[in-house]
Amino acid sequence: EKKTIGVLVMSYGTPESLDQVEAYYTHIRRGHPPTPEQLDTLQSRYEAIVGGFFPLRENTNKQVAALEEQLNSAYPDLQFKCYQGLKHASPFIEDGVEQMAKDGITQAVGVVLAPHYSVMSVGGYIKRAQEKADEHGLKISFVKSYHLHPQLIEALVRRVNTALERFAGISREQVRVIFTAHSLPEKILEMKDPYPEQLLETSKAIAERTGVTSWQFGWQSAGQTATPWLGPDILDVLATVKKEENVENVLICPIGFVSDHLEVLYDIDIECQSVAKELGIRLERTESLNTDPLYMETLAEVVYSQLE
Ligand code: FEC
Repeated sequence: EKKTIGVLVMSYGTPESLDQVEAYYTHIRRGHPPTPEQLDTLQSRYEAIVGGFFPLRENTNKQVAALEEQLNSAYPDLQFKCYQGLKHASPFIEDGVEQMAKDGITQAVGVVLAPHYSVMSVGGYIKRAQEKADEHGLKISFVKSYHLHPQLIEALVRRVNTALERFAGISREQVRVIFTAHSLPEKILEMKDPYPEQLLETSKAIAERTGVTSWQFGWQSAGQTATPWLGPDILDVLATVKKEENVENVLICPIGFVSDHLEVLYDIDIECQSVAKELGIRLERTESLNTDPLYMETLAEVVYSQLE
């Protein structure tokens, strides 16, 4: 009889239909409902993205299924069962933990579908899962980050190389590679949060392995709040590189995200793309990891290493 290990796979979550956007947005805003204008803006962004409505849900489902398969084939002495726990939608993080307890799981590992640690992102997921696990007396440990895992870097390196080939006839030095991740409020800097440093480490590792020398980092998708967010914002970066260096070719590599969803399909593919067009920049984006086997190997290894 194999021992069963529960794996809580945590991800951001997305609404299932347009009429759920308000509840979702309210949850993101910690219980404060959006104004009608804010709601309208967000709904129209969902309506605008290609790949169908709310692709994050299906992508997360596929990632979780693929991870379970990978774990069970790589480590056949154990039985792994994956549970989803979403930050802002159902099944919530707490639901996933509760389900594990109901199923009689006694040992679990939690992992977030985001490679870089911030107390405000991954730290928040972990806190909620730990609290619920404590209520149920469930033993759980967490993967905090995996931003330099060799298989993850390899997957990203391949994506950058493939995307650079799309700039036919243009030398690598003429393409500016911009690595991006979700911005966070600047106050994380005072907390000595590892997030910015980890993102730079991932960027440097990819640049080294691809031989890309013309690269920089930019923040994307900052929230509309009164407090300052980490910058420079990607939209400003595009304008600056054009104006100051006459860069005409840009490749965006969103290393902070692992799936096709609103922040990639809208914020980059629609918003950045339209700014780039206005500036006369040719903009390409690397493909998302989604269920890339190298990403699944990364996740399986970091989960397993929590058991040793
Ligand atoms: O496709 C989808 O339906 C969901 C896409 C989505 C992902 C995502 C990832 C991250 N977020 C992070 C931080 C923040 C902070 C706020 C914030 C707000 C939003 C809003 C939407 C949204 N986020 Fe998100 N995020 C996604 C979607 N995010 C929609 C609300 C509208 C807006 O502000 O644009 C600000 C909260 C506040 O107001 O207090 C902070 C971070 C990540 C990457 C790590 C992770 O995946 O957890 C960090 C995907």
